[in-house]
Amino acid sequence: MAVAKSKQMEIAEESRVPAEAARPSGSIAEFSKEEELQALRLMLLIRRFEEKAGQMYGMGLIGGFCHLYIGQEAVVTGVAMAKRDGDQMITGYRDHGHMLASGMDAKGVMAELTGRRGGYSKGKGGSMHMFSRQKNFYGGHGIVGAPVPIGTGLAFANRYRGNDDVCLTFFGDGAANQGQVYESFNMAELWKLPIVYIIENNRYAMGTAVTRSSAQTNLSKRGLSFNIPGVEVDGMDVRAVRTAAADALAWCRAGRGPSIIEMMTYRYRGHSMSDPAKYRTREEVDKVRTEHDPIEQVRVRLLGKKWASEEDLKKTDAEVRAIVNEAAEFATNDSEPDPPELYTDVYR
Ligand SMILES: Cc1ncc(C[n+]2csc(CCOP(=O)(O)OP(=O)(O)O)c2C)c(N)n1
Ligand SMILES: [Mg+2]
Repeated sequence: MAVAKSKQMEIAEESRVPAEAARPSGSIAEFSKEEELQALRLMLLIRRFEEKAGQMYGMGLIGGFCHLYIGQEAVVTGVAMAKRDGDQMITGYRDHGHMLASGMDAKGVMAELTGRRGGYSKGKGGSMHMFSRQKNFYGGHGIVGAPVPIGTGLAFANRYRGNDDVCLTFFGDGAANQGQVYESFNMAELWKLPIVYIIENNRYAMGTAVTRSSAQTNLSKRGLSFNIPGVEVDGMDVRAVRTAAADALAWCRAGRGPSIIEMMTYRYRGHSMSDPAKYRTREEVDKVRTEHDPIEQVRVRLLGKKWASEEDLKKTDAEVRAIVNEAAEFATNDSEPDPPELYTDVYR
């Protein structure tokens, strides 16, 4: 016997949009000269910062866990170029790039890595645990997947407060298999929360390839059963990233709720500083570095369009290196926190 549909059920069916078709993935917007230079500068800052952090780790100046973002710079850079000041960002433990892209000071980030009092968490948090409410950066989380419910909560707060801000929530391909991600997706779509879920698919979770761990490897489809639209984007092309982020932000600000961007990217270094890298070949890494490097792509365009000369680009690199060297100097010479600091900022 056929059961009559309730009014609510009818409304729900009418408002059901086929998720794949729901959000148009616009054609990629080209960058102006200024935008190319802005992207280059931020990506270079992140890369040089991470190279220096790697060196300082090797010298024993940084302890504990340290996950470098080298190779993935275009993702956070393109997103940062699309966002507005009030929008929040939150991510996991591969987080130094997100901090710099949020506008946090390189000195404070590096000093946190070396555990000094001038660090963003007064030297008590280290690489994975830094925040800046002033810059709307909400961490820095060592627990895989944790940024997803917390980011969803931030988006809920935006809705509750009636502001027009969006939370940009980053997580990895490995994290995408966690249960808390799907509980968050459900609530976000149900309440049309202003959130963009950005999956940084760098092909590996520690040493486990996506193809070994995931039944559905197209992670942009992970929101389908909740009606959350998703797009797959070349995360090595900062222009494609910015376009996708701008589309997703406009979707959110129009009150249409969450969306997913799967950024196809790659990390050049090990998962953390101690990674034997037995799960991939040297050739695989070299191929991406030589053929798809996000920074090189911008350099080639700037030179090709005669928007910059080799000399100009060397000068930019030197300026960025000076910022990073100054940060390293500060992080090496700043003093350690006083022991009583152990008892501050602690829930009791
Ligand atoms: C809940 C939890 N489980 C396991 C770990 C150990 N762990 C740290 S990173 C990681 C892999 C995550 O990979 P992915 O989400 O792809 O991020 P990526 O490191 O590639 O940026 C694992 C399993 C953890 N930190 N938290
Ligand atoms: Mg990964």
